[in-house]
Amino acid sequence: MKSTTIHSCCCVLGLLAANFATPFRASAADHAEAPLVESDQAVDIADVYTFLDPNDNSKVILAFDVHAFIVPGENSNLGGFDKDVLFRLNIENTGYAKPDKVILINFDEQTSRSLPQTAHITINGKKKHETIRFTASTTVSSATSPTAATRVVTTDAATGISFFAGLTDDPFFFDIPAFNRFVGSVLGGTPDVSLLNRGRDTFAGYNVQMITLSVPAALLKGAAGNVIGVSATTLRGRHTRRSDESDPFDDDGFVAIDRMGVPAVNTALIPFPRKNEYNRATTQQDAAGKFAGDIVATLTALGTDAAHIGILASVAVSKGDMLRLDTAISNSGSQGGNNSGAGFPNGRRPTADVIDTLLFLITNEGLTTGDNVNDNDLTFRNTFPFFAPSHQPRDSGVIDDNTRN
Ligand SMILES: [Ca+2]
Ligand SMILES: [Ca+2]
Ligand SMILES: [Ca+2]
Repeated sequence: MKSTTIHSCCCVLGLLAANFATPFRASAADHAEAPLVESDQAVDIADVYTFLDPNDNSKVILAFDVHAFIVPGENSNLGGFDKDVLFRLNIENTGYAKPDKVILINFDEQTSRSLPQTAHITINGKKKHETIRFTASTTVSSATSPTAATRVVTTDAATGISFFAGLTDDPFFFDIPAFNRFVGSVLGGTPDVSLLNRGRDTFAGYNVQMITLSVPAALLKGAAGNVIGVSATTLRGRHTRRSDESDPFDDDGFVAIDRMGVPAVNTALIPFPRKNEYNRATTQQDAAGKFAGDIVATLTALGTDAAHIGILASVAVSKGDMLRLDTAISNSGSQGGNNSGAGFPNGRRPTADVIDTLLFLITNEGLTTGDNVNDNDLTFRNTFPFFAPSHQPRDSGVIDDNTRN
């Protein structure tokens, strides 16, 4: 997606000065983007990924993570999944915004810091007989070992679906302070693109709670053929009861707290007063235009032209805020795949520099250098679950420059 065209510095600054005439502050992909999730990290979705397994293109990797910024010294205390949260992947396969299948995941209560939790995975299709159920164990992380725990992957023999849940390195990479300092310089009338030269990854050195599945594409595809849409939602009981005497899930239903499809939509494009509302809305409401006016207004204020608003709207509005993956486009290479023409916004692979791509589009292809953070701080795995092992406490004498604030 990124152009290699080199614009003169003067031209870039002029364009950016126009683009950032109103405040625009990026905070992350979806980390802590709204009031209701910033203090409820167990449900705060940070990122969503969808890509073909580069080792077997008949499998789709579905991944999302919550609870960002876990420091290695708290891997044990902060590594457990909240038993009161319902985690959901929404799959669309008919070409419309409405999900056609959901993958539900919930976890039994943690009984020991050193024992795994049991995850319950349920895949609901439109017909009851299509329901798939299996259980799996989480990967337990250590807050003392210098070596990350061996990943625990469970494969359901009946369907070939594999599951992983546990701490990994946070796969998102972006220099938040540099970007916001740069925006501040633009707003102050003295644009200074050199502020983006810092190149420090705000997410480096931190772990996140990751849930990853490998699912045969045939189980996900529908009337839309090879293209599927994917987003994630976290839900809590509408009225959670904390008594040991009852099941907090028993009778109250669930309400969505966070959701995410395309990175940075709520973070960057939805006005602050509507961010909670956005998280609780459906992809059908996206497609019906519930937030289209807000998104167009934000982009227009940023100086994005009609053509590029159209490109961005086609990704996040027209058929709802979902990643869309064409399973007929082959994916190959290391770290979850890196062949050209197969990545974001066709799904999203771990190595995708999505902030640079979005900045490129928002600035009408003017900002070609992005934030100068071009890679994750750790190398991604070449096999499932692809995300890098958790960061661990350093041994004595190791200089730690990973937490790069
Ligand atoms: Ca979030
Ligand atoms: Ca990272
Ligand atoms: Ca970047």
